Amino acid sequence: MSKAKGVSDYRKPAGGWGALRAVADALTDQETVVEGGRSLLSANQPDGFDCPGCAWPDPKHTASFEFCENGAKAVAWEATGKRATPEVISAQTVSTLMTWSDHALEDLGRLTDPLRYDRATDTYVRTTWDAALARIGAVMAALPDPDMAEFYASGRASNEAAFLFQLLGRKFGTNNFPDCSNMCHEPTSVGLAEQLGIGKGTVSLEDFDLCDAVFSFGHNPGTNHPRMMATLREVARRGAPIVVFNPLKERALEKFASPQDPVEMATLGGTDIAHRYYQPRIGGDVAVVEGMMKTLIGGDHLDHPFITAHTAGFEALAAHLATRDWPALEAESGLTRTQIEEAAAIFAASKRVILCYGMGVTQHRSASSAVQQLVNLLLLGGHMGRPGAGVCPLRGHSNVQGARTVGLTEKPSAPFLDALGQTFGFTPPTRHGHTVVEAIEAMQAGTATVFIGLGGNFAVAAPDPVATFPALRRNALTVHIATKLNRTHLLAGEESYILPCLGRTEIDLQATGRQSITVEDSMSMVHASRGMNAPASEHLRSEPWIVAALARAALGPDSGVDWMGLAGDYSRIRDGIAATFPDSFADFNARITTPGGFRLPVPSADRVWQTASGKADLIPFRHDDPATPDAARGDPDVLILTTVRSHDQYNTTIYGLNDRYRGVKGRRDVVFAHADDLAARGLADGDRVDLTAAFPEDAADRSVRGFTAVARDLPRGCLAAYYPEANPLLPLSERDSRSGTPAYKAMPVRLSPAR
Ligand SMILES: Nc1nc2c(c(=O)[nH]1)N[C@H]1C(S)=C(S)[C@@H](COP(=O)(O)OP(=O)(O)OC[C@H]3O[C@@H](n4cnc5c(=O)[nH]c(N)nc54)[C@H](O)[C@@H]3O)O[C@H]1N2
Ligand SMILES: Nc1nc2c(c(=O)[nH]1)N[C@H]1C(S)=C(S)[C@@H](COP(=O)(O)OP(=O)(O)OC[C@H]3O[C@@H](n4cnc5c(=O)[nH]c(N)nc54)[C@H](O)[C@@H]3O)O[C@H]1N2
Ligand SMILES: [Mo]
Repeated sequence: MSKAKGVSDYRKPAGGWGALRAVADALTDQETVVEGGRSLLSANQPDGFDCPGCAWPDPKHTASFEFCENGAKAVAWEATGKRATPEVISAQTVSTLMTWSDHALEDLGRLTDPLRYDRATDTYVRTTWDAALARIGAVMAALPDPDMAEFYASGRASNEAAFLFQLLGRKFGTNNFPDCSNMCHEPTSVGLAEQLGIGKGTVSLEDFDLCDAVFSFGHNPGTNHPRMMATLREVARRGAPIVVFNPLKERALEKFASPQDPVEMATLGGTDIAHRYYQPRIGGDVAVVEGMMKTLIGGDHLDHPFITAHTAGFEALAAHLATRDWPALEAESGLTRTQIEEAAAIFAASKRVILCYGMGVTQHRSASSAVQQLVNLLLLGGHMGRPGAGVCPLRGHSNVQGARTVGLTEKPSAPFLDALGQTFGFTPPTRHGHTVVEAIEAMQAGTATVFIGLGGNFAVAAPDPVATFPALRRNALTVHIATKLNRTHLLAGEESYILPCLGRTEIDLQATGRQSITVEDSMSMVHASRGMNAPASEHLRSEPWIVAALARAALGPDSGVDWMGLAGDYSRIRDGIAATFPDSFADFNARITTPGGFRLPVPSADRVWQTASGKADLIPFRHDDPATPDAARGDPDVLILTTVRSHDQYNTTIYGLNDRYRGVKGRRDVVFAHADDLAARGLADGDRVDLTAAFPEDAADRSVRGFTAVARDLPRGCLAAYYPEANPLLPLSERDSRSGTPAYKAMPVRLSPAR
């Protein structure tokens, strides 16, 4: 039992009655009991809207209501009865609002009107759409160089909104599309694309019915992909081993009770999920997988016909693994040779393996290379392009994958740009644009002065607020298309606007009638989504309408694109997508009428390798680019901190202060540590502590103060705290060299008694 206030041990299975109770509480708290309850029944239904929670697919979009506590919270949060009217917002200065918590800002409720920042009074005040669009258009049109604008997008935007947004940016003349992928699964897009020819997962939901084993690295589905728990529970119940690698003991991966199982609910029982639960060190995954591959090669547990026919680079990989000695692998991974060999034996005994991974793998300094090691492991066993096997990256936002598919990327390919130019009759810019961190650096340097955000909470999600906040404030113009007020909006530039938009749960009525949008899930399934709630305010506009109106305002009436025609009829936007991507989206409008939608082609899932070698490439890890910061190696005083999401948050949206499955109630200011690491510093469970960054090449003083230490079962040398509270510790420079993704999951820090 912890001495920290509000902290206890959670011993029940995850799920169960606690999850049902939490849904009721979320609906009551957001004053959405009636409407929200009705909304929930439409989530992920054939005629309903796509859940704005995670990107996990739905079982064939059948009519069974798939229960999901955190999906319910996401819906309740959007369908809330609370309203952030101009009167409510302008009653506080922006400086005062800056002192509010992230929770308090969004809990004001839905934005209702366009807002303009008034510098004289330091408040956001009501404006009209016409006035806002005219002024934004004028500032954009006057920009001397289109590359001085940054077009940020979060992953909730529909395919239609994302496609129009990239068209706006490219017609404007830039590829500056930093997006939330740059903080998330970019190492997947980079690593898998190089290795397999496409940066997407290869499995579909049906593969989970056929697999013999699931290997899970660095994701927490009980909280972040709750509908995946139903799938994992089925896998476990039919006796296929689930092997987990996670420095933290995540309760849902140990034991889960399905709220839909009357027996588990009545008996308070549950299903054991993990067959083996290994706790490697933070950043130890590469060494784990190298050790497993070394074991497989040593025991000749390889799929030789597959390796010969389908892969390139086996000799180089084997030679590299031969140089990796066990003492080093044990030290780096934090697991024993016996444990790694045991995991390798389970892998070798399985004919069809699915490997899942999340942010625990992608948010490291060498994440793109780390992702490639996971794929190497699968390739050695031939677990790619066969039923019941493959790689399953757990995507983040509900349409983050789709936005990328329809061209919202800062590194567009030449064929895509040609096709886009052909479709819309212009020559798109070819120079690659900025990632999130590069965009921050450009705003810092003053080489970018306009920021347009399609959703998200850019500055809070990014690393290093001490650098990022002033960078946003330096802008000549910031524009935020949003549903709720957040801190990024408060970082006003010379001029700033907040443009309120419809959410996914709401009816979207345009010139030609009620519209559907489309999204792509983690498994490349594209389907339609249609809101059914009345809009939160009569002044809201849809994201596609707002993007089109911005384009018309900035590019003038003779831009060659009928922007408002597109916004008036989304099927015309889909025609544009189909014309630009005929291989993936031919007959787009017809195909989304099928319930459940359609699957986009994933050539690697059919063993078609669109790589330079024409094969799936086995690529050794680059050890010049270490996963775990060196600092931890030499300096016994330095610990490695990872950051995690609580059960009551959606990224920077903080629904509440509880983290039920980690036994934390009413607070987020905790840091989990091994009791012996605390003792070694003269500290104990429940003590107040400060955390100070210890990056070897970074002289800046980065600290977060007044946290409470909580002793937990995690490896020596490892710490965990919540995102975004720990983000001040991370400099912008700490990122995966190949994808630019910040190393949010491995910050070297010192722990000391609170000052
Ligand atoms: N309810 C809810 N759903 C969400 C989100 C949300 O915030 N709330 N966010 C959405 C988004 S954008 C995303 S990207 C996904 C995120 O989904 P996850 O990837 O599950 O997100 P995290 O909470 O960052 O959890 C990472 C897990 O990795 C573990 N971990 C940390 N460091 C390491 C390491 O070095 N190695 C290994 N093996 N494990 C490690 C942590 O203990 C934790 O269990 O979820 C999406 N869905
Ligand atoms: N330390 C640390 N930092 C991290 C991470 C981590 O694991 N650790 N994870 C990273 C990851 S994976 C991600 S994806 C990023 C998330 O980065 P973002 O995607 O930028 O952040 P969110 O918190 O999801 O954005 C929330 C805001 O989106 C707006 N919003 C919500 N719904 C809608 C909608 O339908 N339309 C529009 N236009 N706006 C809407 C609301 O105004 C809300 O305040 O954070 C990253 N930062
Ligand atoms: Mo994400």
